[in-house]
Amino acid sequence: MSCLFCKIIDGEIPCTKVYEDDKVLAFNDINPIAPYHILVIPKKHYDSIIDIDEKDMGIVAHIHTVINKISSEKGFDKTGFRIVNNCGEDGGQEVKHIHYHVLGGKKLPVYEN
Ligand code: DGP
Repeated sequence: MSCLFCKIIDGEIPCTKVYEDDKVLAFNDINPIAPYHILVIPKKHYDSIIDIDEKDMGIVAHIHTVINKISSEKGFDKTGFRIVNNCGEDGGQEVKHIHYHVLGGKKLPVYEN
């Protein structure tokens, strides 16, 4: 198994866990770009959102429920936050295991074209 995030799920590579249940793991990003920079991933491997069938899309709802939970535990539900899912090469996805970046704790720059 060569997937980096599958190795983190299996405990082969350490991480700082923020949340875990039977379907999802959340942990601190190794290169944070905000005071809170948390990655939320499904334990089942999918390369990206493109690989999730409609019948399996419930995992995405679950991930968003977990993000809500984390945001209120950390307190940035009040100030706001950003969820980013990079998909594929043009989207800037480096790790090919779907993940949601959760960025909070500061006012984030607005995207420019
Ligand atoms: P992306 O560009 O969307 O594929 O983002 C991948 C993110 O994964 C990037 O922000 C850095 C993070 N990352 C890469 N390797 C590791 C690691 O070994 N541990 C942790 N905690 N994060 C990692």
